[in-house]
Amino acid sequence: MTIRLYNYALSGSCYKVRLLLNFLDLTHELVGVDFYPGQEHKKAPFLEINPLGQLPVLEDGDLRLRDAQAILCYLAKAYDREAAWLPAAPAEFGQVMMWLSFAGHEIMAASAARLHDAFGYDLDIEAARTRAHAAFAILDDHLAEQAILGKTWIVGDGPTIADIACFPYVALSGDGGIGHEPYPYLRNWMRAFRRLPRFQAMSGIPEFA
Ligand SMILES: N[C@@H](CCC(=O)N[C@@H](CS)C(=O)NCC(=O)O)C(=O)O
Repeated sequence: MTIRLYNYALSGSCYKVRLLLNFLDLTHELVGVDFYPGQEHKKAPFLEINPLGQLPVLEDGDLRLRDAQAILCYLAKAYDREAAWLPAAPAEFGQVMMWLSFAGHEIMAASAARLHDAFGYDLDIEAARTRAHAAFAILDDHLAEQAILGKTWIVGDGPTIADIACFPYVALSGDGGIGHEPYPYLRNWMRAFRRLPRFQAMSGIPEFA
């Protein structure tokens, strides 16, 4: 079966999926979608692939999935035999789901700010930055609690798809005018994430910062 990712190189949401594909060393095909300036994701034929007009979309054989968080869950369940990226123990599983939701909602305020500053989207930039800072403060505080327990990652003792889902738009937030200075635990966590074996960089997120 061929794994196919509908992808835009500068998309942090697509990057979530590319990261896990790479961590799991899964052979895959990237189908380029001209998000900007082409807006291909809002036109036929892409709207038949995802009526929401959003990236990423993943196909694996006959299965088609949209939403980066859903795709991360699928790939981890299907291909991570050790269940390290998506732990099965109920408490950890629930915590990963909680932070995936946080990545898909609260942290997306940082994506909105980036879309405004880097891609010319018309939206309330101050509101987006305020919401992003509130989300970053919550994650920074959580990572501080983890650090007291001697832990580096969002859930449990090792990296999970919660870290993958939260990482891109935290790391790219400077593009939306949201700095990391107030968040020492976020900075440590990003440093650790970049050092993971098989970490893949993207434009705006170099291998070592
Ligand atoms: N809930 C989706 C949202 C992804 C998302 O916002 N993708 C952007 C590209 S990075 C997009 O397609 N935006 C177009 C839109 O929302 O209309 C996910 O987490 O995968």
